[in-house]
Amino acid sequence: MNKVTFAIIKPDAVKNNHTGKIYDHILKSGFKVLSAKLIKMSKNQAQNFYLIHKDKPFYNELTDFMSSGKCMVLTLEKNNAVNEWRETIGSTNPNDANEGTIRKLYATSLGENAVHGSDSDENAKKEIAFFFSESELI
Ligand code: IDP
Ligand code: MG
Repeated sequence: MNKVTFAIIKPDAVKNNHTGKIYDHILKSGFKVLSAKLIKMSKNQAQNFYLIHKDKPFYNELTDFMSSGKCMVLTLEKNNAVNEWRETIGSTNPNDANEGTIRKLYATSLGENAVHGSDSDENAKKEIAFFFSESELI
């Protein structure tokens, strides 16, 4: 299943009113939106979503931030979706991100970096299932 990936428009971007611009950037980059919804994660949900980072020094800061406000979760479709989306968002640290990438345009810092993207097909599948039921994936 290399045609789908999972994305989040993170709380900083939603708060700063960048949701519409990022959604438009997604479509203009050739992705089809299979599902999207605005949610507010609980701390517990953020901790479970980012379980792979539980031993990192920034785990608490990250899960506080991700549960601090509304975000938009999305399932995106495109050939080679995982890599294409990582290219579209740019490096984790916006200072290192290429010009024109979403993080370069809209991220505020390394922690509050506007968007999430899955890092593999396997994780994309898990992350989509974490937030969406089958009936939401049209
Ligand atoms: P990614 O989102 O580009 O895949 P990861 O290394 O998987 O980057 O880290 C997950 C998220 O954790 C990042 O997007 C960012 O929000 C946050 N993060 C990563 N490194 C740091 C850090 O050193 N300090 C604070 N937050 C961090
Ligand atoms: Mg990652």
